[in-house]
Parts: sequence; C-alpha cells; structure tokens
Amino acid sequence: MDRRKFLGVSAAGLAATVISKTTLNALPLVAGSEGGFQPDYLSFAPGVPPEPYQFPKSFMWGSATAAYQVEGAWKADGKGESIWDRYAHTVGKIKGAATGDVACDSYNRYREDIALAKQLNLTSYRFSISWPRIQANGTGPANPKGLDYYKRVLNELHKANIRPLVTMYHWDLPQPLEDKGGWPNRDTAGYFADYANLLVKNLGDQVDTWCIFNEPNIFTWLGYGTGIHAPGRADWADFMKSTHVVNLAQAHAFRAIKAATPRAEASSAVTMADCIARTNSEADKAATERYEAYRNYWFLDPALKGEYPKALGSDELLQSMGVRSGDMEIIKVPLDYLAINYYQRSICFAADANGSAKVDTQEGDQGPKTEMGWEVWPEGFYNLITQANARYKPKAIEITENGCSYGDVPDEKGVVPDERRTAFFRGYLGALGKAHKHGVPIRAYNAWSLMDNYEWSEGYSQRFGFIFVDFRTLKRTMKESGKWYEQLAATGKLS
Ligand code: GBH
Repeated sequence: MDRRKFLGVSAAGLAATVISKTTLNALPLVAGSEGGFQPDYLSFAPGVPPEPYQFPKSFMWGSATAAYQVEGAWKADGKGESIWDRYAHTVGKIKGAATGDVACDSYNRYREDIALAKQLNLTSYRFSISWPRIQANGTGPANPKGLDYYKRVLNELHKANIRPLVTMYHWDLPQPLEDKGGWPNRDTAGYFADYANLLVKNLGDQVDTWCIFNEPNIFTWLGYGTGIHAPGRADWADFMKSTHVVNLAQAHAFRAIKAATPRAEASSAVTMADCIARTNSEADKAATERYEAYRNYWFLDPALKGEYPKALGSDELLQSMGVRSGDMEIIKVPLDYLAINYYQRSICFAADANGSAKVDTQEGDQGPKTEMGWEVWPEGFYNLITQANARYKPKAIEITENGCSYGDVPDEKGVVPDERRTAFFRGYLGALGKAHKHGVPIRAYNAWSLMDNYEWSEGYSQRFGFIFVDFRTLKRTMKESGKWYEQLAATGKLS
C-alpha cells in the first residue's frame, strides 16, 4: 500500500504505469530557490524555537477528527453499512486487519472527548457526520437516532463555547449507494443533495460553518483510481467520472445550505501540496502544472471560477468525465472560505523523457520524516498558503488539517514525551504565523488530530493525536504536545 503512488501518473490522464522510485539526494529546486531556501525557524532540531508570533485574540485554535476514524459503534441505533465498514471487513485490505468497529468509541465517549478539547482550550472542533447514521441506505428519511447523536455532540460543544466545524462527508459513503455505482454514478450527486438537505434542516440551527467534502481530491483517487481506500476500485475512467460527480454534489450541497441557513458558511477541505518542479526543464515545469491542477485546484476552480483547470482539463478529458452542457453553471458556487489540509510538498517531474504527458512525483527529502514517511518541511506550508491565497483571494482561510504521526507511548509515570510532535507544530505554526503576518486572512488552525485514531489503510499503526489512546482499554492520556498546544490556544503566543 504505497501511498506515495498518489497521482503518480494520473495528471497525465492516462492509465496507471509503474512509478519510478527515484531518490532525492541532490535536489535541483526551481530557479531562485537554492540559496536561502530555509528560513531560520527551519533549523529543525526538536526544541529549536521558530520565529515568535502573537496570533490575534480572534484566532481559533482547534483540532479535527472524522466519524469513521473515531466513532466506532458501527451498527448502533440503526446505522447502515458504509463503504469503509465493508472495506475494513474485507480480508487483506488493512494493515493488521484493523477495523473502525470500535475505534475510539467516541459515539459513546463524546462527552469525555469534548471535555478534553475544553481542557486543551480549543475554540474550534472539526468533526464529521456519518452519512449512514443519518440514512442507512443513503436515501429516504432521516434516522432520528442518528440525528440525535449529532445534536447531542453539538449541544455539548456549544455548552463548552467551542465553535463546531462540521464536515458532511469524510469518506463513509453508504454501501447501498456504492452498490448503485458509487461516486462515478451521476445520481450520487442527487442523493448527496438530499442528505445535505436533511443535515441543514435538522442541524442547521446549531451549525454556522460547514465543510461539505473532506479531501475530494484524495477519496476519489484512492477509492476509485488506485483502490487503496474504500471502495477499492482501480479504474481510471471511474476515478475521473467520480471527480465530476463530486463537484456537482458540492454545488448542490452549497445551495442547500444557503437555502436553509443563509448566514451559514460552507466550503470543502482540499489537501493541497506545495508542488515543486524537480528541475528547471520545460517538461518538468509542465508536469508540475498538470499535477497542481489536479492536486490543488480540481475541486476549487470549478466552484470559484466555473471551469476545470486548463493545464489538465482537455476537451477529451472533460467529455470522458461526463461533463454535460450546463454543468459548469451548476457547479459554480461562491465557496465562503478556503479550507486547506496540508501535509506534504510534492516534487514533480515528467515521467518519460519522450515528452508524453505523464507526471510523476516524489516526497521531499530534505527534512526529517514522520512515522508515515512524510517529510517535515514547514516552508512548504508557507508557500502553499500564500499561493492559494493569491489564486483565490478568499475572504478567510481555515487550516482544516495539519499534523504528524509519531508512535510515542506513555512511560511508567503515564507521561507521553512526544517532543517531535511539538517540534513539528512549532515549525508549521511558525510558517502559518509568517503567512498571517504577511496579510493572509487565516482565521483558524485545526490540528490533525485531537486523539490517536483509525488511520484508514494503516489501521491503528499511526498515531496523529494530542491525546494518546490505548486501543485495548480506550483510555485517553494527554501527550506533552497536547499540554504545549493547550498553552498556545490560551495565549495565541507562539514562542
Ligand atoms: C488526511 O488525509 C485525512 O483527511 C485524514 O482522515 C487522515 O487521517 C489524515 O490526513 C492523516 O493521514 O506521497 O505524494 O502520494 C491524508 C492526505 C494526501 C496524505 C496524499 C498522503 C500522499 C501524497 N494525504 N498524501 S504522495
């Protein structure tokens, strides 16, 4: 399960091919970036402070989770089966055969989780709603017990004075909709519109900020393009079709939200990468543009500009995706804020010397690596935020996810000494502070994650939380990084 294959070839619009395993020893970066590429705070030994920065009082400090990764209770109170239930129950798909059947049991322990968020001084709490809790089959009336759970969660958050940021879809499609064709099936956009309607009609009075999709650029690709995520299909044509259906669904949901609650804000969280051409060659620069077009812009340009990015969206491709006349008018909606998930930069290059359109990517290899193997390189975060801001000039930006996996466990005294995580957040928040200082309208930072949870195909082998979860007992223990974040959230002072 090599997540590095992400879009290794897809930007070419061609069928999958073998990914080259080039290593990145001497990195010939784009012109002008060689000297002085690393700012001060990137002398990145754990404990080395970044440039100090005082975030404003109004800045929201938060964390993020997702339903399937934390809730468990996969059959409780009339919940239907999702594609993740099915996939995780299929032999050979997930590391250690781990499932989300129990996960962190947040379905039963949400009060404790929100109390911990309060202890962390959080003012923002991003979580997602499980579609099959609301509609077991993906269609029809809402399940009152499913709604009731989320009403209780929202109540609890409001009592604690924490702003909820609610994701409508973090990857758990009702299995019966997959059986009807899933995201490549255009009807799914209509089913999603109905679901979004149920959410805003029933929960709209408790929610001011919606996140429609989580990482549409990832779940379409990994779920339908490579098959390493649910529902496990590996079909280029299905993948590309699914991207268009998701864009339609995003617009339908946006309109449903505005119709029911005009004051509410809505967007979708896209995982963006700082995309860097491996060399200065024309071929590598063109490859970078194509990759970026998919990775960063494929679900934002259609909404905000009414078109697919031209670097990739040829007429043939759009036709094969099932784009009909009139679709782009439907798809264009003024998403209210920019929601960015950020993990890595991507070093991009042309896959063949012979001038085909194939794109390949590799990880940056200059910074230390987290346990997922992802490079720690805060400057990429700064670059990406400023680029995205320049492209869309949004009224506001929220960082909806950013974080790192390290496997630290409690010592005999119950202390979890995860200095590397604190160092990671110091570095990335230094980059964020720098962007903020330069006038980028960032209003919130939601760290991934509140607590260790089910890391999809990686099962429970990757820990991203401020809170350690013992998956045998479900006991929660605040890590040292959590105590550090607690102070930051209280003062806004990065030092
Ligand atoms: C997010 O996705 C998810 O929203 C969240 O549920 C998850 O738990 C969290 O991050 C941590 O993984 O090496 O070039 O192929 C992860 C976003 C984007 C990260 C693609 C891995 C692979 C890039 N992913 N990336 S590459």
